[in-house]
Amino acid sequence: MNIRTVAATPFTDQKPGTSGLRKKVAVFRAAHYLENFVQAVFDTILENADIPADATLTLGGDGRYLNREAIQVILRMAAANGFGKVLVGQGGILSTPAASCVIRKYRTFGGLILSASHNPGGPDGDFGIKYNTPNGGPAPEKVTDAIFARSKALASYRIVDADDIDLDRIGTQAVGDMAVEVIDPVADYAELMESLFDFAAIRDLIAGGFRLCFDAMHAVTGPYAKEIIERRLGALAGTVINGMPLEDFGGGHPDPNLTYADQLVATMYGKDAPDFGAASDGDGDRNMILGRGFFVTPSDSLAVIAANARLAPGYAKGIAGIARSMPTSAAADRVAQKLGVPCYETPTGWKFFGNLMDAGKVTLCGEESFGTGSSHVREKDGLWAVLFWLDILAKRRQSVEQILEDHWAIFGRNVYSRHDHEALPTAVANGIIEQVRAACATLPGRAFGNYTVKACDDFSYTDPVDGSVSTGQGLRIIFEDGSRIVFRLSGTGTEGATLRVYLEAFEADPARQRGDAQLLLAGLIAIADDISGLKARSGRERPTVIT
Ligand code: VG1
Ligand code: CO
Repeated sequence: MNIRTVAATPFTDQKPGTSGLRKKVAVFRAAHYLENFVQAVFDTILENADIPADATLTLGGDGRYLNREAIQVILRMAAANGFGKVLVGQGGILSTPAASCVIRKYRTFGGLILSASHNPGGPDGDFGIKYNTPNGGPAPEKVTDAIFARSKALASYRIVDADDIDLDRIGTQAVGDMAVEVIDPVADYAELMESLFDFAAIRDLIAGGFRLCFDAMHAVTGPYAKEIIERRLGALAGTVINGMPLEDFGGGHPDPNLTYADQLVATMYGKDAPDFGAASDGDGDRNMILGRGFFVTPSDSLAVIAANARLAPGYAKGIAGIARSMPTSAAADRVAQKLGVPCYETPTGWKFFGNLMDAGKVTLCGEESFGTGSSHVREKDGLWAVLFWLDILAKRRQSVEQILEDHWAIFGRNVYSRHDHEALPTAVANGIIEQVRAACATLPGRAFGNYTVKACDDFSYTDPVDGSVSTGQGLRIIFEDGSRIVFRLSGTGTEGATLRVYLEAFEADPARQRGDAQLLLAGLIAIADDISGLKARSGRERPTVIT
């Protein structure tokens, strides 16, 4: 095996964000850029643990532009760095939850996932890479910090001279002395889903005329959804729309929300809408759930899944606990309380759930950003959430809307919305955050109409398992009645800065629960602007995306 050591100047901008390193494709294309980051990952994991000579790595991505090329480079580097074997999804494809499943099932030495999730792809779009640890989850902060430090100090990287492998051929090939096994990207994941949910009951529901539509948004879940929903659950061909993964996602923005999943939204709010609609994102870890003319907020979806978990065979024994990210609504907290299980509040990003799941403290996790999942893997899981809903619908035989109305009648409704202000000049976004931060100390006790501020802080989190502390996780203004406004800067964007404003109001009165969230939240929306000076500072009248 001919290992070359290539001298290169290190990069200083490879700090992983909320979910790995994400940059424009053009940035990743710069000479040695990808190699520098991959070597920093390998050095970090080789330093912190003994890699057995036969260590296996899992590798795959969401199929976006640069995916195949990057995989060939990473394979050559893995061989040069002493891995014995790499499991790679056919065509270079592995959805993020499927990669987590493969890492856990075959006990590989973690994996590299190539994705920029819901960010657009193509030559002018984004690319991304992240390392997942052997538990199948995104590397925790202490590991990503070490990777960043290493990336700034590298003088060289190692790579072997070898031909490209055939990524489309299932079976074992070689790169240098290392084995590369191209695996079916869907099989292991589909088997895991079948072990958790009552496929017979869902098949029965569908055979009885229940209609559904799944929008894969030309991203990675197409093949997974076709195999599971159409082939195994018997939905009509064509139930999965935009099911062919494309390198540029068909020019779209593979983000399953009311703005970007517009084709699905038109179907679900149109004449003769199906009973159930769902979509997932670029790498398959997000989900949006819709009923006929009805949107389920991700925060509510987590709460409904928690309240009905025992209906699914994989959760029939009940759940150990729930964790939600701080900006996610407290709807799940109410369910946890009723079930008598703990509810944890973590910073944004799935990596904060890993320790809680590994320690058996929680079973279900969720984020307001269309992320729901459980300890079956260590990533959020779009299709899993869809199957959970289908299992619940198969057992309850109610509409999605009825299920939510019943839920609100029992628990009250945490009316919720997130307003995103995308691609703001960085200075403007920072200015808005600083204005809120400056006001924070003076807010408690102040009244804004019906709302009186109870507390204001910058969220920080101490991990209950390993004691690590994460600070600066978002400014939150909490009102006497439990309503909240949270201001936070995105850690996944690649253009300017994205400011997120999260709004939550509690409504206990069933007579008022059915209203439109934006109307019910109008008071809080005005207060958010009042405190932050958002409109004046940004010069924008409205958010770019409302969910
Ligand atoms: C966003 C979401 C966050 C999520 C992250 C990764 O991060 O708000 O909840 O964990 O994306 O999701 P940010 O920092 O832009 O708010 V994904 O689907 O990109 O892996
Ligand atoms: Co994603």
